[in-house]
Amino acid sequence: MTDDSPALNDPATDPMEVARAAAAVIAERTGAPRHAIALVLGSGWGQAADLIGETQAVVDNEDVPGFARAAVEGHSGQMRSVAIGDTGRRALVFGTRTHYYEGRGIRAVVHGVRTAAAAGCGAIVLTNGCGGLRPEWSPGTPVLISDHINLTADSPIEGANFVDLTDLYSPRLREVARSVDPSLDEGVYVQFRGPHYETPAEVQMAKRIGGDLVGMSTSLEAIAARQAGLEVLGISLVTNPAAGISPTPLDHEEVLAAGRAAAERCGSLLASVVAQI
Ligand code: 8IG
Repeated sequence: MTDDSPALNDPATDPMEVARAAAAVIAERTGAPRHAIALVLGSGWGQAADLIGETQAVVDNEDVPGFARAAVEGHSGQMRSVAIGDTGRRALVFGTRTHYYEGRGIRAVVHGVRTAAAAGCGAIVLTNGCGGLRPEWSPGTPVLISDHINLTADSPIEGANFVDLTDLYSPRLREVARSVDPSLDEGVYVQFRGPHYETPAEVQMAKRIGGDLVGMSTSLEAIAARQAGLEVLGISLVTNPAAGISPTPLDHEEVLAAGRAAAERCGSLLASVVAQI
């Protein structure tokens, strides 16, 4: 966070106001008064941005009110303004996210989403790396998020704001993604707090309550996005079978490797989807 930005977690601070301040800095630094679509690149999705279009500007997170440096290895602590083909429209690409488990507060977790809305975006693509509960999803398989189960017991929404979450993950945008890649499966994403991975018993619980994917992000961001009026597309990259689904233990290096291997498929999927949103 920049020194002169109001502390995001101060109860007297309006997080929407920090988002507007962030959007103003982004507009100034990128030369784009508005962005059309935002993307958040999770584990394994880092290389995908290059395929979306030509980068027009790169801004360090530290220079934007309310943002901090990347805390996860393999994530980039920068945001980029990328041209969407020759449409004259821009995509705002966040190279990293703040995770709930970092303990920086839930406002920090959803600050990118709110900033995207303040920057003019009408849609956001939330990507992540996650564990898969279906054995047929080998590492490197992208899966559309059809719905989520939020096991953080927290909400980014403050006050008595009863936001409807029916069809949170836009059926229209999922249809766009499937028109690009008809082989895409979809599943229910279960957000755990992390940062530890699940026990095999917790993975079985996730399965019995209707989950297909387990991870540590996305759900809280999707809720904030709906509150901000954004259309949401969620795409998970299954980078590993969830604990107990495969006999070998989980390893972050395996996660990064699956991402590198799937980069081209994921990148071209994102590029085509962004062009059609
Ligand atoms: I990458 O198996 C990645 N992120 N909770 N479980 C959870 N998060 C993850 C996993 C996983 N893999």
